[in-house]
Amino acid sequence: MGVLEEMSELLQKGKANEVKALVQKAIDEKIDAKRILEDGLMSGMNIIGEKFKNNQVYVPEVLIAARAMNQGISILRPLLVQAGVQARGTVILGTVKGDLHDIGKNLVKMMMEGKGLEVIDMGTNVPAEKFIASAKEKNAKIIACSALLTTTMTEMKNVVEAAKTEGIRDQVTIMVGGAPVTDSYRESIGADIYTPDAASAAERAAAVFG
Ligand code: B1M
Repeated sequence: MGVLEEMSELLQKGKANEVKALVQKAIDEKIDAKRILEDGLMSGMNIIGEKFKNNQVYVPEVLIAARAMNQGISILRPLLVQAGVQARGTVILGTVKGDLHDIGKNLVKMMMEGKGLEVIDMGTNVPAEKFIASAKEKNAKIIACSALLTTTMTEMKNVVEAAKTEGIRDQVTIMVGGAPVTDSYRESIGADIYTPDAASAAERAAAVFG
């Protein structure tokens, strides 16, 4: 088995130390940083994302795989910067105002990063104006909002309205998700994309950047 294939498999098992060591081994073998990222780390994370979507693995497995991915990336990052590998695009992500649930949001973040996107994580309890200010500041193409409470999902409408007021509605794709959110809710508030899980959120976000 090649070093990248082994890296992908160990990442899926969440073996952070081994993944880290294999990234170093691949660097020592002069494998291109972009290939290590795409064919080793992202390849493993994509498989986990697919399995998560199909209920073949669950939250803990995704979290440990993501931890392994982050460890691998930490070694690779300086080389990627040197090689000028650009993030495919920037996403502003947060859990909406009044809502402190962040486990699902963190999964969305990991999956999006696994697709090579830069994710600005605004944390929890994020008011609409903050999403918009950050999108403007970072020139982000996507605003992604998570909500777990029926009482807080209404803040997503405020995000859409604030984007209009601030004149950036046609420049940003607004994604929504979280347990109480549905596609018909998305439609009713005028947001662009609803996805039921983190893996499909990452897929749809990556597709926005082509
Ligand atoms: Co809370 N809580 N909670 N809670 N909590 C729920 C959500 C609840 C359903 C429990 C229940 O009553 N059965 C209920 C909501 C009822 C409702 O409104 N319909 C509830 C409540 C009522 C509350 C409090 C009000 C309780 C109280 O204080 N009386 C309170 C509110 C605090 C606040 O936010 N202001 C509260 C507090 C908490 C804790 C702090 C204790 C803790 C959160 C810890 C944390 O997140 N750091 C907590 C937890 C853990 C839960 C449950 C048990 C689990 C949520 C979770 O993390 N699931 C939850 C009950 C349940 O779901 N069984 C519950 C795992 C996670 C991976 O799933 O976040 O849905 P989820 O993410 C999914 C998808 O939704 C999707 O991707 C993920 C899977 O791939 N997704 C997106 C999420 N965001 C997305 C964004 C996208 C796309 C997909 O695009 C942008």
